[in-house]
Amino acid sequence: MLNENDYPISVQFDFNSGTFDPVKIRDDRKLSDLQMMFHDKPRVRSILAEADPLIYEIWYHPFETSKSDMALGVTRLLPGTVGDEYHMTKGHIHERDDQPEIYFCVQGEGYLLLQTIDGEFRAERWTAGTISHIPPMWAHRVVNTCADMLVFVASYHLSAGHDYAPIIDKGFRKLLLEREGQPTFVDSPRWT
Ligand code: PAN
Ligand code: ZN
Repeated sequence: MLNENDYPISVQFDFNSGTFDPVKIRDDRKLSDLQMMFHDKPRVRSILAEADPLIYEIWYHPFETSKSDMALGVTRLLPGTVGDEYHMTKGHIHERDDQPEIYFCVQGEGYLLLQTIDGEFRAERWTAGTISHIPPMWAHRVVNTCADMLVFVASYHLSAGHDYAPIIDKGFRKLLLEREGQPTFVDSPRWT
């Protein structure tokens, strides 16, 4: 016997707005949620003294059946910098060590940063249409280096879990900073 959640379901993605419908849950991440992530702490404090700007929105749709827990997430990462560091997602590693993820960049340009717990680092250049596989045990963060919204679709299992602690502790090996108008990788002082 199938129960109600075991039937196929579709949502409609709108390429103009970068959203889909119907959406179940929306989460906003503001600068105050990411203040530990940006390297220029005086700049973070001075922005927060005036306002708490939105950095990205996440739109989720869980597809939980009686035997699976696949989820869809669409992240809309606003353009901009905090000091000289581009807007980025917080970044996390999955709690379960057997859980990969697919990211599909549908709009904008930037980088997917990946890192293992031992500090092995990769940066995947993203343009609209890039699809990346994130293997298990690689922390992942997306950085928007363009002047427009960067939108990407994520597909993962809810039971993967999200661990933000390693990123809060040490961050990624490289910072992506704007230097003379160009995205430039710089060694993170927290790793040297
Ligand atoms: C994504 C991310 C989403 C937001 O759905 O959760 O892009 O990034 P942070 O979780 O790092 O704030 C995902 O990777 N899920 O596993
Ligand atoms: Zn993830």
